[in-house]
Amino acid sequence: MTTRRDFLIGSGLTALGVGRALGQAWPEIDRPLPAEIIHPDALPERRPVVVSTWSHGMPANDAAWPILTAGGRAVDAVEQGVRVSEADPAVTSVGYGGRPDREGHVTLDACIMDETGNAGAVAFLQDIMHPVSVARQVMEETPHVLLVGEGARRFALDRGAKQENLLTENSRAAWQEWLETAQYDPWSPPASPMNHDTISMLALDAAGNLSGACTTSGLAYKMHGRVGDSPIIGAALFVDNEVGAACATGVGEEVMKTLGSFLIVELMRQGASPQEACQEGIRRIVRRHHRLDDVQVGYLALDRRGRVGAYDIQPWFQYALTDPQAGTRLVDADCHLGQ
Ligand code: SD4
Repeated sequence: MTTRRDFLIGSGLTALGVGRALGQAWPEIDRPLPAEIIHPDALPERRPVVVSTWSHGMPANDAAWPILTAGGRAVDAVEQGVRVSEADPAVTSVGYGGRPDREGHVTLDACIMDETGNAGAVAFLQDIMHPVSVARQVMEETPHVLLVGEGARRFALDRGAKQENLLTENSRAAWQEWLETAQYDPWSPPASPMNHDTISMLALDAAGNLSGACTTSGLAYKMHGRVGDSPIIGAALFVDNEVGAACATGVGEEVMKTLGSFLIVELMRQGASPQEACQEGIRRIVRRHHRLDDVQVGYLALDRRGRVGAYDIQPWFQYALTDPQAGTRLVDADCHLGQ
């Protein structure tokens, strides 16, 4: 019989303790989870826990936390959490006040996934303040996963959302200044705060269930009609309640081409820690690039034991972490270019 150890030998991922050699038969399609993931003594390490990307994750976590400490569902916590960033005009990469596309339109992408593996998303949505809540309605009230553009907008309005102008004076002025050069430069260092900071959030609730959400106005001055990774289940977000959850921020095209969040969760299923899995997710991107100057992706992962991992390419990714031991704090992630 092939043991787990046997089939790891020869794999490029043996350093992580995961994977298998190419060409080797998969021994058991439905094999059990690694003992360290399911052993009851290992559960829980800590819960509830909530993590989210960037410094504006701090107030978002603070909105999610009371739901978690009151015994509420992780899916409610992540929805309420990221709504804080969506409504904040000072956060110029999410929702209201988000930077527009190159034609001056604010177009929003969002998704949500719950502990049952249900998912909902909206893309290229305009005029609606809270795309994450529309994504949740898609998840719970339709047979679909993703609604886009005018269909998503009509769906939101039909369910009582208000039509609002999301382009603030600040964002309009920045766009008009950008038009003078019209140079699309999504992520050149030093990173412009106008260009990034999607919020992605993961939560583990007191009952041990995981959920996640992601919401963004996308990369500033993108082409009209461009959709990034943020509404794509498996790219910017994936939740597998047996194992863990992962989410992304950064240049969405890179995340989509590697289906990063799904990859990270699958690596955790094979036994990688959240940190190891995030690092491998970044390695898959880094390997494809000769120059990394203008490539940035950051991943966050949370497993069902409450262990957190985070890794990115450039040296400036931070995430907000809230747990019962230490409350909310901002943590600097390890990064590929910092080594
Ligand atoms: C996008 N991933 O639209 C988003 C942008 C982002 O932090 O994450 N910024 O590609």
